Amino acid sequence: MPNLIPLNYREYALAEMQTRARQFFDMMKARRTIRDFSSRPVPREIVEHCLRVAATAPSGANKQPWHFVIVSDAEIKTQIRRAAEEEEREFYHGRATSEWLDALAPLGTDEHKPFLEDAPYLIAIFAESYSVNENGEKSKNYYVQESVGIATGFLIAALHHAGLATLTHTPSPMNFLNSILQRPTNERPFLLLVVGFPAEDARVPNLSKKELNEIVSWR
Ligand code: IYR
Repeated sequence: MPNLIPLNYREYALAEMQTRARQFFDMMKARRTIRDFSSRPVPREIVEHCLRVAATAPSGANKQPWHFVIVSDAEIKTQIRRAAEEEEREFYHGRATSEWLDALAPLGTDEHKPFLEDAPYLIAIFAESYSVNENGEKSKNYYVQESVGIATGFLIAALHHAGLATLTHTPSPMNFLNSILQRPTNERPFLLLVVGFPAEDARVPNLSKKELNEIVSWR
């Protein structure tokens, strides 16, 4: 039997809804992915609150199939940078198709990833393909990619809202994260979120987002 409790819903006046919707857009549209990070420290409590936001995300059957490893240890960051750069070297000088490299050209990315050591936090996000309880019994999770993607989106929005910058980094393949961070085999690395303040001289590519009429149809 489901245990149903009253919804704690707060309704706003329509005018206030308009304002809130616009203000949230104004806040979110200022977010940029950056690749030049300052090494300036970030208080742990700020990141913790943002992780609490991620943990509120909806998930398939409320299984919450995610695990976040917050890396601030310099030695571990160095190991991650070494392993990531090794994969990226192979990607940029072999694995990537020329179509893919052309698509990346406007971003100016290459195999060098100094931000993996510069930034105060690397958040390695793992997706639990299935769960394992204390007795070693396995159970299924549902819509794992969707669930972890939503939680990651919440986390990126929360970090931006708090005044921090992020980079969604996906070295591919990134199985090395399991060994370096000692995560079990039911957890798959989903992405590596680089978190911190932008460097003083941080620059970003001149990109634009699609207009609403390009991405939305009303029926
Ligand atoms: N993982 C590589 C390549 C890369 C791929 C995509 I798709 C991007 O949007 C950006 C980079 C790297 O991090 O450089």
